[in-house]
Formats: sequence, structure tokens, C-alpha cells
Amino acid sequence: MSKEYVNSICGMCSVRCPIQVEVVDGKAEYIQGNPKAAGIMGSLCPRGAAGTALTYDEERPQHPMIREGERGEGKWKQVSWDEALDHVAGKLTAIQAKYGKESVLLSDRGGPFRDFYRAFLRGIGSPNYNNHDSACARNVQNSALSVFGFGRKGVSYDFKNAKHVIMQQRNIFEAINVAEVNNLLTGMDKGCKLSVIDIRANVTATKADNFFLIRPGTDYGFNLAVINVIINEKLYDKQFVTDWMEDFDTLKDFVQQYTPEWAEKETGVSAESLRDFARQLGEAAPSVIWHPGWMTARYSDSFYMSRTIYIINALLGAIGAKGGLPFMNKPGDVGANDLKSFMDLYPKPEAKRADGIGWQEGRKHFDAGPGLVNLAYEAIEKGQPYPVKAYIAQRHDPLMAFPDSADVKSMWDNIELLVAVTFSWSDTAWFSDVVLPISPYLERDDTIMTKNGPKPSLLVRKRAMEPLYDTKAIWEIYAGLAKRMDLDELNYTNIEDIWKFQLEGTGVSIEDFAETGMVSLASEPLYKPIKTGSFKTPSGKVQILDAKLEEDGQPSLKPYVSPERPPTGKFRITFGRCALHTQGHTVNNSLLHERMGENTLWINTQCAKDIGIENDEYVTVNNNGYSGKIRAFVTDFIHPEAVFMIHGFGHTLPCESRARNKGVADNELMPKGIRKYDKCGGGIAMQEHFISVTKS
Ligand SMILES: Nc1nc2c(c(=O)[nH]1)N[C@H]1C(S)=C(S)[C@@H](COP(=O)(O)OP(=O)(O)OC[C@H]3O[C@@H](n4cnc5c(=O)[nH]c(N)nc54)[C@H](O)[C@@H]3O)O[C@H]1N2
Ligand SMILES: Nc1nc2c(c(=O)[nH]1)N[C@H]1C(S)=C(S)[C@@H](COP(=O)(O)OP(=O)(O)OC[C@H]3O[C@@H](n4cnc5c(=O)[nH]c(N)nc54)[C@H](O)[C@@H]3O)O[C@H]1N2
Ligand code: SF4
Ligand SMILES: [Mo]
Repeated sequence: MSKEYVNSICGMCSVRCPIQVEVVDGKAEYIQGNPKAAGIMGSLCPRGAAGTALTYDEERPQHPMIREGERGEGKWKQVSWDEALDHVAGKLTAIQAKYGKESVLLSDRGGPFRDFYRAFLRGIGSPNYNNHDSACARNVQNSALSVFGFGRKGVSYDFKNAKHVIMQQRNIFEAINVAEVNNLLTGMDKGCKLSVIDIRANVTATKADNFFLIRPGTDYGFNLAVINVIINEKLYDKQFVTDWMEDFDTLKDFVQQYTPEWAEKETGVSAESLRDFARQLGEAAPSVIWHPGWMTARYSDSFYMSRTIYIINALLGAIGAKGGLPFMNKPGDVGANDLKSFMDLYPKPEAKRADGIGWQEGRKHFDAGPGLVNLAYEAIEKGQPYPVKAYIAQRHDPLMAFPDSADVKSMWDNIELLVAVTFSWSDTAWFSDVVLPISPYLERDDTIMTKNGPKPSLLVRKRAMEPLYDTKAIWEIYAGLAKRMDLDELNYTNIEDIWKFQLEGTGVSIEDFAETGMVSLASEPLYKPIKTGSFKTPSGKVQILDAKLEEDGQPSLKPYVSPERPPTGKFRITFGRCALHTQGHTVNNSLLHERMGENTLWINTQCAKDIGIENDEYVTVNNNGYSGKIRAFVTDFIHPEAVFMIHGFGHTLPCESRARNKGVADNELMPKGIRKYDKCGGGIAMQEHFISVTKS
């Protein structure tokens, strides 16, 4: 028996924790967190531990496939990689020749492994790169830009040293980032307080010092009242405000109407407890972290909710503070060189973006990077500003990640080539024309990634075992396409040469990763002091008034609008994550399925009684023609206006025997929801739908 340990990077969610894989006779048998990684200390979340079940899953795509029947019919021709790549490269070339280079769209799930295939997209001359984020954190990103001039990752969270952490619409103990969870628990051991503002008592709430059960969709109002108290009771950091904040008086005037008594009527949280809460924040300042939220594609004012959170953090002096939100360090900040980029090999394509970001009226204030993919779909549908005819969904399942799959499909009618690059089946892969199956992360090498943070580092994912099926690494697929489309610069045949290219000029070699899988670029964590240039706004300060936003016709300080109450007999649909699954792509994982095979519907006890529903009984949820059966979880600990379910269930694909017909797909209960996006933050407003619940 041979046994070895391979250091790698988890691929079960987008957090990418460093891991150590135990490999016995060439087979990955057991995974634990990398014991050498700060914040991880050997620990993993349940999904990370279930990575072996993904690898050994026979129900994942095992070889390249080209569609034979109608889209979504499930008739496939198994082909060789040569045939598949010839087919895709040939079609891309023909489509570009007919409709222009910009007629190709690629969307992905973001993250640190994009450089190589984004270089491919640039190389073939298309500006149309998008990611998933209008269904996730775009509102947070754009609000950080609006207040600080840098994006949401321009600050980190110093949980270990915090004195008060606030989680609003953010369920840190179930929507997991292992290092963050460990760091927060360490901070709480040292006396850090935790406050949770949520529409239900999630696991994080069960560990909180303060829990505010808020009326769904009223968070912006709550936060305006907190600002009111912080300012009127002078709980803010005077020095910070004097030195680093613009337009303080305008903010002060604006929030006068939003008193705690006013907020009580809107949010259901008593004026007294809101005041007490604000005073607790004043006491803990500046070592406060009010998390700006993550999955904030929920309401038309989620952008403003995140914006007020950033403003509160600034008022408390927490930006740049120890125990608060320190400025993020990149390699350059600690005197090191970052990885060399493949994207720099090609000029930025000249054509304007199909989603209109950065140039169309009303869309100039948005962050251009990954744009807004929902608007790219609109371009496909209308053929405006130009035809988009080829679409590569790279690690992206838009048919589950966006509301109303039938509507999204209809937006794609004009697409002549739809390619899914994926390691598991998904609604999108099933609907596509070509499936290019990736080797799951235990079976593949990836490009080296940079991890910014107090101590920036480089990490590498190395395969722990050979692929079981006819699947490839991501770089191999795009190198194969590059070869066929005359992009010689990307025509690599082994990963070692790719690593060598990336590491050029860093002073690091691939051998340096041998022992731990990581290379730290600094010996000590660096707290960058706040200084001129810290904020990237025109004034160099935290800005309350955002000229760019206003030029696009949107207010900087938007008057609060009370969210609609559900019509009689209906509930606002709300959703979120659980510790046992990642989005929609683990519900067919045998180990995780065994632990949680279906989702449940959280419903308030009194409401359940009114409809005659018992705990654990199956009920029917319905909206606009889509209906499904789901088990009721009857509880006092959810707001009566809302029902809640875990996202990612309700699969229907015949190739997924475990997940099929189990639970309900929240996304199908939001008719034409993709068309309802936030003109300020760019996020989809997914929780502005009401559904009915009846006895089955
Ligand atoms: N209604 C509703 N919609 C939602 C949400 C919700 O709660 N409710 N959540 C939203 C959120 S927060 C997000 S982030 C999105 C997530 O939705 P997506 O961005 O689509 O992400 P995933 O479901 O994680 O992965 C998409 C596909 O990529 C494949 N995949 C995973 N890892 C890899 C990899 O390393 N390489 C390749 N090539 N493929 C991979 C998976 O098999 C899966 O089929 O959905 C959003 N949409
Ligand atoms: N285990 C696990 N961890 C994950 C993921 C996963 O799929 N599984 N996905 C990762 C990704 S892509 C993301 S984006 C993050 C998401 O991380 P989070 O945003 O923290 O996760 P969610 O569960 O979507 O939502 C957080 C909370 O918002 C609450 N909520 C809903 N509506 C309202 C409201 O109107 N007001 C308030 N105050 N609260 C409300 C929900 O009840 C839920 O408890 O998690 C990441 N981590
Ligand atoms: S949080 Fe869990 S699933 Fe995500 S990368 Fe870390 S161990 Fe893997
Ligand atoms: Mo997300």
C-alpha cells in the first residue's frame, strides 16, 4: 500500500480553502484542511469533506458530448476531445466571421483561476466577459465603489480582534468561509459580541448576543435609524469623520426623519433596542465589523442597505482599523510582485460591451469588470447593441442561478452555440449544445492563485489523483481551443510551463510550494495605516454623495420606500444557504444528499395554524404556474410575512437519480425575475415575489 499527502485547494465552493488530501494507492481517500494554513488549522466544512464523493460520482459527465436532439431533450453524442474542441473552435470561428469578434459571450463564477481563459476570450477579440455576480454580491461591490472608490475586496475583516461583529442578511455560520468562521469564534472567545439582524433565527442567531427579527426588506430603514442615533448621540469617531468623510452634514440632515420610533413601525424592532444597539456599537468602536452582506441580490434597495453599512463602519472609524475592516493587502503592498498575467498578452478588445456597462445611458456608474450578465442576455434577446451568438458558460449554471429558467431560455433563443464547461450536470449543461466536462478539483491541476489579505500569499491546486473518466483540466480545454484558433501564446501542453510563466518575476519557484502548497509573501500581517490615497473617490475621502451615480440619474441618499406587504394568503419568498450544500451543485453528491436530501419551507407557527399546516407535513407552494411540494418546517422563529427555503433543490434532470424531484427550486417561483434588476447596484431583486402556500 502506498500512501501520500497532497496539498491542494478545495473546489466544493468559491471560498477555496487550502486542503490536504490523503491518497492511498493513487486514490484520494480522505480530505482535511491544510494544517499549515492560517485560520484553517486542519478544519473543513462538511462540503469540503465530501469532495471524494464528487470525484467518485458516476453521475457526473464523463466525456465530451455534442447535442443530437432538441435543446434540453437529453440526446447526446459521445465524442472525443479532438472532435469536441474542433467543433467548438470551428463554430466560434464561423460565428465571429459572420457576426463580428464581439459576438462571443463567456460567463463564469468569478474567482482567482480566471486569468487563462479570460486571456483566451481577449485573444479572440471579444469584450464580453461576465460573471454570476448580479445574482450574488454585485450590490455590495457597487456600494463599496460608491462609498470608498474601491471594491468590496478592498477591505478585509479582522474578526480575531473585533469587539462587536454585526451580521445583517449574512449567515456566517452556515454560509461558510472556514477561516472566517474560525477567526470569528476566536474573537468571540476573547469577548467579541455578535449581533444578528435577520428575518429568521439562523444558526448564527443562536450564538448571538443581540438578535433582531426584522420585517423582510426593511433593513435599509433600520440602518438609517441606526445612523440617526449614531449621529444625534455623537457616538461616531469625530477624528475619522473630520479627516476622512465628505458631506457629513448632508447625511446628518437626511437621517433626521428616520428616528428609532419611525423605524419601529417599519421594521418591528423596538426603538429602545435599536438605541441600545447603536450605543453598544459606539462603545466597541473602532473595533467593529458590520458585515456589508454577501448574497444581496434580494431587493430593489439592497444596494442602499450595503451602502449604509459601509457608511456606519466609516462613522465608527472601523475602516482601516485593527479589529475592524483593515485595508486589503495585495502582493505589491508587502514589497512582492504579483503573478504575471496571461491577459496582458493581448490588448483590450475595442468593441463596446454588449451589456452596455460603462457606456450606455444609466449604466456608466457600474463596475465594468464582470459587468451584468443579465443585461448581456437582454442584448442576446434583442440583438442590440449587436448580435451575440455564441455563449460559453464556464462554471456557471444560469438556469438555476437566475429566476425563471423558461424565461432565461427564451432570452437565449438567438444563441447559435451554447457550451457548458462543468464538472457536474446542471440545468444549463443539460440545455447546452456541447458539454465539455472538467475533471473535479481532486483530479486536476490549476493555474496558481493569489490570495490577498493581511499576509498575501500564493497557492497552487495540484491534482491528487489521475482523472477517472475522459475529462480535462480547465487550462487544457482553453489551450486546446487556443491552438485551434491560432492563439499561439496560449497553446500550452503542460501545466509546468504555465506555472513558470505566472511566476516569472516573483522570485518564487514552483518548488517553493512543495512542502505546504502555499507561499506567503510576508512574514507578519500588515495593517496599512489610513493615508492620502487610501480612498479612491474623487475627493480621496469616504463619500456620502456619489457624483457618478447621480449623473446616471440615481440618488446618493435615496428616501426609504416601505416594502409591499404580502397580499392575503401569500408570503414573501426568501432563501439562503445551509452548511451542507453549495448552491445547486452538491445536492446530487451522495454523502451530502444522505445528510440532507431535500429542502424545507420555514413558515411561522401562527400562519401555519391559519392554513392548517402541521410541522413536517408536505405542502404545495405556487406562483404563476410553477408549483412544487415541500416539507413544512413550522417555527416561531421566522417573520410571519416570509417563508424561507434553501436554494439549489428541486432538480428535475433524469441523469441525477438522487437529487431528482426532491424539494423545490426557489428560482422557479420568481416569474420573469431576471428582468427586475437594481439600477443602482446591479443586483437582481429576487425577494420581491409573493407565493402561496397550501395544504397538499
Ligand atoms: N433563486 C436563487 N438564485 C440564486 C441564489 C439563491 O439563493 N436563490 N444564490 C445566488 C448565488 S449567491 C450565487 S453565487 C449563484 C451561484 O450559481 P452559479 O454561479 O451558477 O454557481 P454554482 O452553482 O456554484 O456552479 C455552477 C456550475 O459550475 C460547476 N462547477 C463548480 N465548480 C466548478 C469548477 O471548478 N470548474 C468548472 N468548470 N465548473 C465548476 C458546477 O457543477 C455547477 O454546475 O446563484 C445565485 N442565484
Ligand atoms: N455552506 C455554504 N456556504 C456558502 C455557500 C453555499 O452554497 N453553501 N455559498 C457561498 C456564496 S456564493 C455566498 S454568496 C455566500 C452567501 O452568504 P450569506 O449572504 O450569508 O447567505 P444566505 O444564506 O444567502 O443569506 C443570509 C441570511 O439572509 C437572511 N435574509 C433573507 N432576507 C432577509 C431580509 O430581508 N433581511 C435580513 N436582515 N435578512 C434576510 C436569510 O434568512 C439568511 O439567514 O455563502 C457562501 N458560502
Ligand atoms: S468553505 Fe467548505 S466547501 Fe468552501 S472551500 Fe472551504 S472547505 Fe471547501
Ligand atoms: Mo454567491
